[in-house]
Amino acid sequence: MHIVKTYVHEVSALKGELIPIVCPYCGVGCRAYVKVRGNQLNLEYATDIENIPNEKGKLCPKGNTILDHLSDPERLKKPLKAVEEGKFKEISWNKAVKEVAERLKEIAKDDPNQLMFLGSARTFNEPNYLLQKLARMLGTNNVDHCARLCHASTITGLVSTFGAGAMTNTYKDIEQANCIIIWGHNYAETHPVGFKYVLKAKERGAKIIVVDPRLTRTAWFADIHLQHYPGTDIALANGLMHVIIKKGLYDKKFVMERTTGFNELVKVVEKYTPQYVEKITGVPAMLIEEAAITFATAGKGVITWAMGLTQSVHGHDNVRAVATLLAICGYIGREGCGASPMRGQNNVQGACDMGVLPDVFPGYQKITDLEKLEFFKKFWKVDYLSDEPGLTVIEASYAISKGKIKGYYVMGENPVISDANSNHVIKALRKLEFMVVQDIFLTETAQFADIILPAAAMLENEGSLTNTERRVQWSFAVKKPPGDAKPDWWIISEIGRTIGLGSFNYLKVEDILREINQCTPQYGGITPERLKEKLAGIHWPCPNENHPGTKILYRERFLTQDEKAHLAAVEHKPPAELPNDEYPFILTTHRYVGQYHTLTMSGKSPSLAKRWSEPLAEIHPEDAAKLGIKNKDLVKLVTRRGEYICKALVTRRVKKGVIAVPWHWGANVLTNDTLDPISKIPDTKACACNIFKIGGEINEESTLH
Ligand SMILES: Nc1nc2c(c(=O)[nH]1)N[C@H]1C(S)=C(S)[C@@H](COP(=O)(O)OP(=O)(O)OC[C@H]3O[C@@H](n4cnc5c(=O)[nH]c(N)nc54)[C@H](O)[C@@H]3O)O[C@H]1N2
Ligand SMILES: Nc1nc2c(c(=O)[nH]1)N[C@H]1C(S)=C(S)[C@@H](COP(=O)(O)OP(=O)(O)OC[C@H]3O[C@@H](n4cnc5c(=O)[nH]c(N)nc54)[C@H](O)[C@@H]3O)O[C@H]1N2
Ligand code: SF4
Ligand SMILES: [Mo]
Repeated sequence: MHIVKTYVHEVSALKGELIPIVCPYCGVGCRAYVKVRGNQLNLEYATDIENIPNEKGKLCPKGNTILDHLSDPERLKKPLKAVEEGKFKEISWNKAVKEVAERLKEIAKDDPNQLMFLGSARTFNEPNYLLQKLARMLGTNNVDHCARLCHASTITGLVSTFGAGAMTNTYKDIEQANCIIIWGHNYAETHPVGFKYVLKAKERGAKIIVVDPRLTRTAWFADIHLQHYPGTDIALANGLMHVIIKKGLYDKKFVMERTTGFNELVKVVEKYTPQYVEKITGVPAMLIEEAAITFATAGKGVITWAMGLTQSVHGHDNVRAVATLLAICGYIGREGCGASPMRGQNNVQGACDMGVLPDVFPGYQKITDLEKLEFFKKFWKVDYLSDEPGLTVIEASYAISKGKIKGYYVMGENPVISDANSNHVIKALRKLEFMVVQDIFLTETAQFADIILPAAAMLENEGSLTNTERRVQWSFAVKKPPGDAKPDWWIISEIGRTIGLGSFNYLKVEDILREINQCTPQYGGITPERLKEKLAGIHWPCPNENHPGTKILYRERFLTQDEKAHLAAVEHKPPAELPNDEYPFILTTHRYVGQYHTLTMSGKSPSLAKRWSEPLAEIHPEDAAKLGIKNKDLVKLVTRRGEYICKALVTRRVKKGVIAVPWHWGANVLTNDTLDPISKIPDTKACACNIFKIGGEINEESTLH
């Protein structure tokens, strides 16, 4: 087999010029420049590009360190083959590609559903498109990615209420709102540059309501902080709607003309009086009433949300409840209004748009829709495509345990650290017959791989990415990848081509986007040429002439069949695990502003490591006193699934009975992988736990409740 050298790096031509890039961390999608001076790369602010997400080119603490990981000595530089678990030898690309192609083909021949593929929200649209194409052409829809652990419930919840799963507005609307509810979202720390739109609104006099069990940095800016118990979001949303409906503060015209299900909603929220809701959530009834009136009378309202709302065994219903709250106030499709689920990863919106999901082709076209299936068969020139929905991330590890999945292809994800109940994930990975990891570092997950494929980092590559506002931007390459590392798209094309799948003959990354233009209606007009010229990017939907535009989305219609919003009447249900004598606390997990996920990149930055160096388990002073725990004491957290040792932070940031720990350093040994039945998102925000001071006596009477 011969690999064609399709990858031409043009960095030398760009020496001395400002190379426009997109930040490789979060979904805000900030722009910056890199200037190449000799062998040195300099990060410069993109102060001169108008209308970018980060006005004046400002970046957050992580954004300022995006060059740090590129030259780290631990970067993967050669394809590796395991000689035993965790021990590898270098092999050539020819051998690596050949082995991967043969093994995938072999397993697929037996039964394609024995294969599972994970795409990556950390890399471009083009390789993600190719990964799902590879999986589907091999005959399986077992393809998913971290959106499952993130906004899966936003997608299912919003599809069921509004007919489409994305943010309904842009950042501008946040700036223009009169009231912003920030729900389960530590906006100031997890989308720091985007948070300036909230601050601008606040400067104009907008009211800020924060719904979070912790007193976060975001909550410092709140006019009203609803500090509820983890996992009680539906009760709170119902309480707010109860007050709004009782006081006649909802938008009657909007409800009548644009929604269905209002009568049912009235019936269900009837019993959620502020007093009843106080009992469930721990939020004072008066505050619930004040928040409801403030929001409904603001005239222009936005709700932003993130993991506090979505990562729940009731995530789908949580999202429906919050979307319904927004809809009864008529805050959709108008300036200064909207539903703003803040996407997490730099390209999680794009990976979803590209169909890296087990039930849809690119552009959310259902695999069960015969017409779409026929279209893709012709388009990809293949005889068979499966119409059977595939497995999701967590389901896949259970299928591996049962021996149903034999081959696993992981591109740019680190499930050993990021999946809930990670001890189970490790057990499962050991059962695989064949595992491929395509990453820029030898991650905890890669330790279990048979073949490791070294990828070029995002900044050593070019392609398109889609941020949280559905803004598609082109990012250029700033340097050559180290050693033999290759762009993700190149690796997948080589594998596809070597398997013998005819339509994997791409010479340039642009060719892949042109193919995407032809099969993804929302991206019809988003061509490489236009993206390279328009550095501020293009928002989808941007149809081309083959996919004509429709009535203005949200302003005139929803994407549901009857074009109306379907209000959801949902009852409060407790989290999957409630505290008991053995596990008397509720454990929740969160992020630090200066660290990112499984630390593969941010952990390599000396400046970030200095300030955000370790996990601290937050515990309320009264709970700590009962257990004899002092600040910085070593503590052991214990749940039904595992144990985790870190230092304690005694703080009033958390309510009594709640423990909060960042998950970057491996706290997923503790979390619960019970799934929301609709969205299949695991409950990483609320489980029962206990905490012990290490070295101290365990006093039985010191347990709470
Ligand atoms: N610095 C940094 N920024 C990031 C990331 C990162 O790792 N580091 N990751 C990116 C990604 S992929 C994502 S998805 C976003 C996530 O962004 P966020 O969702 O803002 O991040 P988290 O800190 O996980 O959770 C948000 C808040 O939910 C609260 N919470 C916990 N339990 C509950 C609950 O039951 N109900 C409610 N309402 N709130 C609860 C937590 O206290 C926390 O403050 O951040 C993105 N940005
Ligand atoms: N307890 C708990 N668990 C959580 C969460 C939580 O709030 N609490 N949040 C969940 C959420 S919202 C998310 S999004 C997930 C994130 O879960 P993951 O996506 O698994 O986490 P990352 O660390 O972002 O992993 C990305 C991997 O891609 C690699 N990578 C980076 N750039 C490239 C590239 O260009 N090409 C390739 N091939 N690889 C690359 C990185 O080295 C890293 O190994 O975690 C989830 N897990
Ligand atoms: S806010 Fe997000 S996209 Fe912007 S610099 Fe920070 S991490 Fe990067
Ligand atoms: Mo995420």
